Amino acid sequence: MKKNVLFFIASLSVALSSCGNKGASNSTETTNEAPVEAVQTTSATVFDCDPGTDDACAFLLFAKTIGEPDYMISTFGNMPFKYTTRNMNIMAKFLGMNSILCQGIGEPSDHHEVTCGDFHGTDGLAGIADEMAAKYGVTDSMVASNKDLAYLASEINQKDSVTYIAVGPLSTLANLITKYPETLSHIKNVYIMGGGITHFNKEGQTEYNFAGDGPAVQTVLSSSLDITIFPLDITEVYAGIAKTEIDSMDFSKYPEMKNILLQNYASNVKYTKDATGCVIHDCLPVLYYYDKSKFTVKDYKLVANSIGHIEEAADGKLIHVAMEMEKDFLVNSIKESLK
Ligand SMILES: [Ca+2]
Repeated sequence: MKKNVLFFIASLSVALSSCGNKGASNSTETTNEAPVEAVQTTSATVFDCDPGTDDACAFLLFAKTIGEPDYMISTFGNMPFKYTTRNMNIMAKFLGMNSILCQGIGEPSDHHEVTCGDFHGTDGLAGIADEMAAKYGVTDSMVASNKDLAYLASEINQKDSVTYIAVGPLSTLANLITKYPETLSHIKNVYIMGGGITHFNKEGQTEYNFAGDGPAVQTVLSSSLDITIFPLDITEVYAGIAKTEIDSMDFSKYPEMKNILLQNYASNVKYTKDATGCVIHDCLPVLYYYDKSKFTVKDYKLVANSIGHIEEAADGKLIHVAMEMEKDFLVNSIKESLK
């Protein structure tokens, strides 16, 4: 979604001594009008992900409904880094995306092990990552040729307005902030799937992505960035798709998406009491980027602790928190993307 806006600067009435004919400073031939100049402002979108079955659904929305992000960058999370990075490459090829692919931070700052077992399948893509890599021509050398974080930082610094969407642990964004602080003035909006106000899925009253790198959450939430978060409070209520809906979808164009949604559903049934469908958390910040009018957002002053628990505090940072979304916006968007 690259948007270029041209602003035209009116001619400057500046008499330049170097203009005009030499030795003819009094000549009436000299006009004071400089050529019209065009100053280009550029915007870009970065998708920071750890695919993951719910990340994979966000890829589908980007590719088929919203418009692909300019840059995608992988981090660890749903699976170890080598899997999530390969999965990002697989999903991009599968969906014909031309985004520039980068590799971000591969482990949390405190080096603790992050795992959700086989929730997303043995490989993060419902156990069909190898099959998809072969079918869509994703090679190890292709993955190895992904750009790095320094490259992404230099690209961000050349843009006037960057939207940064993070749907995994926040290690990569935290590293951008600390190692490349000049990027802060170029990143205008940050949309994050993570955290919980009253809903939690990890010990210590936190959430999987935020628990993945608590110190990174602290860095991000104490930065000058304008941040909107999509905590479990909204995703657990609005990011579900019932099994009956999945069964009614037409997957003929993208059959692998059925495996991915059913993997997510099966794991929900296995690990969550009374589950009736899949929960594709990461789609909500992506849909917000697409159409903010469908969401209700409330401002909180929040602080984070070192394990990624967030809570209100008088001296906390003002964070926009998405609390509600128009019913059926997600399921209708997925159906539209499958067409
Ligand atoms: Ca994710």
